[in-house]
Amino acid sequence: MREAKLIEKPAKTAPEINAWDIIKAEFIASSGSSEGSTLPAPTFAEVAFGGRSNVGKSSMLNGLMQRKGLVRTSSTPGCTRAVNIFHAVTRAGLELNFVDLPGYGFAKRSKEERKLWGTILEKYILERPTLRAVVVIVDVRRGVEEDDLELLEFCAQPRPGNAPLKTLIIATKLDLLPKSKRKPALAAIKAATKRPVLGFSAESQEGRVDVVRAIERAILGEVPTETTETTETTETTEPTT
Ligand SMILES: Nc1nc2c(ncn2[C@@H]2O[C@H](COP(=O)(O)OP(=O)(O)OP(=O)(O)O)[C@@H](O)[C@H]2O)c(=O)[nH]1
Ligand SMILES: [Mg+2]
Repeated sequence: MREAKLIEKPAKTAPEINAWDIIKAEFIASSGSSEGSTLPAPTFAEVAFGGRSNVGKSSMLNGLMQRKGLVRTSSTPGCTRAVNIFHAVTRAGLELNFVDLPGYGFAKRSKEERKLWGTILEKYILERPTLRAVVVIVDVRRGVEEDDLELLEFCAQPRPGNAPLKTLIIATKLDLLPKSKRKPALAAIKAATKRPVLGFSAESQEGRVDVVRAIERAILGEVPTETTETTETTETTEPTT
């Protein structure tokens, strides 16, 4: 009798996690300063990723969309110089756009250029009808800085003719902080922003499922539920308006 055959092997990943896999991800448009570069028609709900230059926005997008080189990343600040839109579909069938925003706080840019990017960013945030949520990314080692608080404040203002925005704060590069220092660092960011904070690492993918879940809740406007797999370093988040 070959009993071993009757024993089913456990699935490698829980079905719940599979639901958050991205089955399709593609670049769809880029809108920068050049003439004639316009955003695509507002069709799918969008979530935009903002933060200081070099904080890891583009890497986070690759991580969340489970694609290694889809979004261009660089160790040199100032890599993303336009509003870049990516379309993604989850295994559960949710279709959404991930939007990579140019970073702020990059001193090497000329004053004119910084002003132009500021205008592009502000226009996108205030006027994009399908924009539902803005993820403000901070480096877990540096914490929240003045520019980040300004972006949060900017997102909280009324958007004439458009729905108010949800904001999520994600502390990235978790892998670069020793485990013992992660909780206090996340708590400090939470205290500075008075909002829930999630931890993430593009390197290890830690926190990915919680982040994607929080994004879905922000987009669908559902009442947040407790996360089931809150790790030692991530916390339950409630998207705030
Ligand atoms: N160890 C580690 N490195 C990371 C992580 N996320 C990003 N990086 C590194 O940080 C650098 C900047 O990453 P990007 O994703 O290009 O940063 P960005 O915020 O898009 O930068 P700009 O487009 O210039 O504003 C790269 O060298 C990445 O490899 C992370 O979670 N862990
Ligand atoms: Mg970038």
